[in-house]
Order: sequence, then structure tokens, then C-alpha cells
Amino acid sequence: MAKLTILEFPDPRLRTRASPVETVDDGLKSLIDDLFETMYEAPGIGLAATQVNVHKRVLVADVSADKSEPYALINPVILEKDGVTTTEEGCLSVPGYYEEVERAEHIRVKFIDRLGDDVEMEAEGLLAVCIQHEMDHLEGKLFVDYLSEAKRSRIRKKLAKEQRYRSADAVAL
Ligand code: GNR
Ligand code: NI
Repeated sequence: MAKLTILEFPDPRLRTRASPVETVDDGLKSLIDDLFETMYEAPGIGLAATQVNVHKRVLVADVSADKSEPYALINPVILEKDGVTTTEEGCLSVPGYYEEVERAEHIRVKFIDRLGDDVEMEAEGLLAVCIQHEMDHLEGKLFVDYLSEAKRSRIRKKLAKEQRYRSADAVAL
């Protein structure tokens, strides 16, 4: 198991569209284990492979308080969406910023699980929101894309500046 580095906005690699997984092999299972470890340590309720610079259609989620409901979704597809819900969203790739986003309240999603089996599942509430947020990552989309250009631009400038200071610090060490 390994904790992976999470890319941060405005890193252009976060804009990559992920490719479908062809086979659920040991390498993919190991990636899923690393995604869970990275998500739990952050801590976060979801993580897409895109965020650790692996451009495969894989995401993990666990919205429980005690790490008791882990989901790994491979090649997820939304079959149905219902209702609208507004959530104050955050993102491990946009650290420190939280904004309201509207998404479907209820979804039906099909995917391949960690065992390689086809699964259909219904999700609602925070799990449904999280799966939609992670599926956006697989398309190269971030929650800040739902905000105004003014807000997104302010967040981009502040994060880019922080990242410049951080790499200057690294050199000074
Ligand atoms: O940890 C996370 N919290 C969260 C809160 C509201 C809506 C979505 C999320 S996902 C986020 C982790 C993350 O960035 N996943 O891509
Ligand atoms: Ni995110």
C-alpha cells in the first residue's frame, strides 16, 4: 500500500479525460488499495484516479463516519438521475475552498467492482453527490467549473501562488 500525491488545481493534468479499464488485474487492485489509503489519510470521502495522475476510469468513495462503507467503481456509468440537491462541496485537488454545487439527489449507476463483477447500484444524498463529483474528475472536470468565472479565477490565482511558495520552500530546504 502507498499514499499517493494528489494533484492540485490549476494543474493541467487534472483536465485529462480518463480511459476505460480493460481488465481488473492485480495492478488495478493495487491502485484501488492506494486510492483508499490516500483518501482515508487525506481525509476525504472520495477520490478519483485522475487526482493521483492515473488516467483510468476508477474512483473510490466512503461517506461513512467510520470507514465502514468503502466503494470502488470501475468504468462507472450513470443510468438514471432524479431530483436536485445542493451541497457545500470541497475537493482534495482544490484545498481550502468550499462552495455550493447543485447535483442530482438520486442516481442509478452501473460499474465493475474490485472483483471484476458487473454491479448496478442506487445512491442518494452525500454518496450520490460524491460519485457525481468523482465521475466529473474522470472527465477532467472540477467543482470550480460550476462557479462563476470570477470565483474560479480568484481560487486559481490563490492556489497557484501557494504552490509557487511551496516549491520555493522546497528549494530553500
Ligand atoms: O472529501 C471530499 N468531500 C466532498 C464533500 C462534498 C462533495 C464532494 C466531496 S469529494 C471530496 C474528496 C475529493 O476531492 N474527491 O474528488
Ligand atoms: Ni474532488
